[in-house]
Amino acid sequence: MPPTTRARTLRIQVRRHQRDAGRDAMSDKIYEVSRDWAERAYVDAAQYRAMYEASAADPEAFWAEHGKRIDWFTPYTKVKNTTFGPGDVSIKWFEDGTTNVAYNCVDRHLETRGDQVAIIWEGDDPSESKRITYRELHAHVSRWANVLRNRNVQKGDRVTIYLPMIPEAAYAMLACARLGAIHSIVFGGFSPDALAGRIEDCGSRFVITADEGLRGGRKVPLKANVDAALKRLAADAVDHVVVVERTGGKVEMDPGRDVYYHAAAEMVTDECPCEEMNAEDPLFILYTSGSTGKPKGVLHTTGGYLVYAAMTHQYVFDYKDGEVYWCTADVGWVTGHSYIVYGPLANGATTLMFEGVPTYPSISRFWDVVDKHDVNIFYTAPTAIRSLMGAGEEPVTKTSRKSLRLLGSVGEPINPEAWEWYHRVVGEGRCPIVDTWWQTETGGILITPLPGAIAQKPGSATLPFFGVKPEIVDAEGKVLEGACEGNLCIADSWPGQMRTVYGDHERFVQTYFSTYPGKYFTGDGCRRDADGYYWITGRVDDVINVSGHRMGTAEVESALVAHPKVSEAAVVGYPHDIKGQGIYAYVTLMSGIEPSDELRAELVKHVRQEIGPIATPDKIQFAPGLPKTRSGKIMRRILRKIAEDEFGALGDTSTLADPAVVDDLIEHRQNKR
Ligand code: 6R9
Repeated sequence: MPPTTRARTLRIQVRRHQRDAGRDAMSDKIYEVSRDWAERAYVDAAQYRAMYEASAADPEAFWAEHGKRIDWFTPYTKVKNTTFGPGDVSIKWFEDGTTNVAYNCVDRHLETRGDQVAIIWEGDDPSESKRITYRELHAHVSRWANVLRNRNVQKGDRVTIYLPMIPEAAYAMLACARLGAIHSIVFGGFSPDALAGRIEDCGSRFVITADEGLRGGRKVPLKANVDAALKRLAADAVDHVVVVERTGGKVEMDPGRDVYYHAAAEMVTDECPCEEMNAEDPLFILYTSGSTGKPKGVLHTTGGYLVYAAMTHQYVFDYKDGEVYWCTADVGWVTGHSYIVYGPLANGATTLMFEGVPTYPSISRFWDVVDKHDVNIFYTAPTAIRSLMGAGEEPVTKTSRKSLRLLGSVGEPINPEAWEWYHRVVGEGRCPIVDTWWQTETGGILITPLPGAIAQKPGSATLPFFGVKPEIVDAEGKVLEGACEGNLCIADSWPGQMRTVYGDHERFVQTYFSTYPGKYFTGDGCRRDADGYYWITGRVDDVINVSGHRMGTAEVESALVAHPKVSEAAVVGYPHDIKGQGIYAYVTLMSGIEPSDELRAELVKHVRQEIGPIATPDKIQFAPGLPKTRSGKIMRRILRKIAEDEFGALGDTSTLADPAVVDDLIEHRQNKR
């Protein structure tokens, strides 16, 4: 049952609940929904309660109705067919309906909004921007689809996309959807090794890339990275590489395999029919880090995903026709999939795509772009806010921002200090903040305020979206009631949920449904307060969140031990003022190898090469030994405490095989205050 959102007077007193690290204080200040917002929004508090209760009481009836928000070629007669086990896990929504995602995001808008701008593109260089109408989008996507079809891309084939933030990324995604091909986007910051692994895992025979990317004035050698990645695979693993000319930089082209998009596009028309897809046909794979081993290919399908992405985009951002909406994520992450491309375009919105970074050419860039394009809704990550906060208020206040009416946050818990700054300085106190909690696996937002309905508390994602049933469980899986803290599970399916791990359904079941049988386990810790508000406290597994990017500590560890001088490595996160979490690596060297600053730099470089710059270790501590139990398990709890410089609270170390290693670790810790 959702809690009620009682009207309360704003309390100025701020009480803090200190958590482990002391950084993520919780605040119980309340920001009420203003009268304006309650009136203008799609739903007010009473409507939220009524709709939530309806969605929980009869999901079939609720989603039968809301599934109609997209156009179906064959309407569904079945709505929900899902089981979380124990035993079999199977998730199907709208299973006998047929549709096409590109049709819904493009074609169906032509009649009513062909001349409306679909995508505003803002280049890295502020002198470059473009406005692409829905009619132009249709022509681009169709042409792209024909280029792919000419290279024999067919329904069900996997296509790897490794592009910068240019409109072609959206065209390529939608072209795949048009043909029924499954795209797998790999973030442009990943290394050739990481790219190769993702191409291989899904057996993708097609790669789409650009000559170079451009970020903050610096070039990113995307095509060269693809070449390096393909050298690591079998010679005939990939049939075609389509290259977008972005910078015009010189790249090597393999004549039998590589083609420039502009050359290929000249050979085809801009008309291409949409493939009829079943609701449960795959739409995309997106790799994400888990607590163990290699990244998982999260698989999303067609109908339920689009219904959910579009519906959350409309209600959470209260998107109204004609508004300009900007999500600053990269399409390489799920936020870019659901809330730059699919959700907004399905709703016929104007979505802004930004190629650059928040600090180039100046620290005012975000707000300059807001003013340049009259952005109404702005959605970013706490790490960006924290880094901009450091430069003070002037770079913000010297811009107008009068077009802004709603702000959003995603990717990691937002600390109340950053929330307050975002609200007061960026939003001038007039813009509600939607702190949206969700995951690659969930496809769309699950816990969030709705701006006209739910009072906000800084740092809390507040209440569940329609159809979402959160549960907090203790370590034994007992469902806790009322105000409590524990692990966050979801009790029943919602249409945007991932369907499987590509090629490994058993891993899907094991990862998400075995810890607490019969429930989807999110991997996040969570507190629920007396008002029923949810406060995400961060990951409880071995996943760390660096600047909003998910990383498995196991991935960084395996990159480190792949270095010939490293014998063993253990990686933990520690609180970092800007990134949220930093990467702290404990490294044991091969015998005879001496620790040095040069070696430290070499290891940092090595990890960047293996995974990419996002995995750069912030601290490396050389350790003669790691704290292990007698059965050989590394005691990460201890390593985390030492990385946090909280070694006074190490707890019980008596089960260690060699308690003496702890003294050395403490003595040589890298985060001394
Ligand atoms: C959308 C996205 C998912 C993990 C998730 C959680 C953290 C995301 C959050 C948040 C607190 C929020 N997370 N949003 N934590 N408040 N509003 O970020 O997907 O990259 O898969 O990361 O991010 O820990 O489990 P993904």
